[in-house]
Amino acid sequence: MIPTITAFARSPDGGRGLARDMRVRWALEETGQRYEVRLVSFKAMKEPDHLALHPFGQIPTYEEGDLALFETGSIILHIAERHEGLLPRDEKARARAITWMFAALNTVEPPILDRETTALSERRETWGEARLRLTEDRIRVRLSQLSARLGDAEWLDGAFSAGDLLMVSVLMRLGPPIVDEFPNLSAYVARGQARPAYRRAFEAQLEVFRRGGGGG
Ligand SMILES: N[C@@H](CCC(=O)N[C@@H](CS)C(=O)NCC(=O)O)C(=O)O
Repeated sequence: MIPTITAFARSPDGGRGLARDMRVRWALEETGQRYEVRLVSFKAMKEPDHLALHPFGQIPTYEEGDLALFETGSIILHIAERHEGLLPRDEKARARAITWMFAALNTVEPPILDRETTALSERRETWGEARLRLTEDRIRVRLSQLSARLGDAEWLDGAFSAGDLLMVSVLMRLGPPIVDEFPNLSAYVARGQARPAYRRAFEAQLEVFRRGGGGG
């Protein structure tokens, strides 16, 4: 059964692959799955049909027959558990790869999102710049810990896994200035982005932006 995912009809990121449908597309490409995409407007995301799929009115969602999922972590775990390519077969290595999925979403992404909120909505407050610096310092703590653990390794724990897919996606969202302070992390992100499955997913989401004629 071919799954259907949802994505922004007009992504505010201008086709840079930062919207979270990109992670799901990448996982589907890594595991060689065909998929369909239903594009939704910001208005439609908050209407009953979409809210029935996603209680928080966001993208992406994932539908496969009568199964409907939301949350990228859950969607990617579902894909990874059913298809070869994103989780090791060895039970302990598999548990560690899943741990890295949670680490990406629960430990590394939150300070990055906190900075994003400050940069987008709070910067003009009297305390905006100070708070921005605070969030960046918190990110640096996490990235230095991640950098120390990665060391010279290619991926976080042996072969490329769903943990790497999510970690690279989260670091991409932060962007170069801070990630580049940690050369092994910027090389890690580049390795992820060089994967053929990533390139295919990236092109597919960019095509939506091109067809839509711009962001919005
Ligand atoms: N924790 C959720 C976050 C989903 C999310 O923030 N989606 C964004 C796009 S990347 C969205 O739909 N934003 C529009 C909104 O919240 O109104 C996940 O990982 O799936």
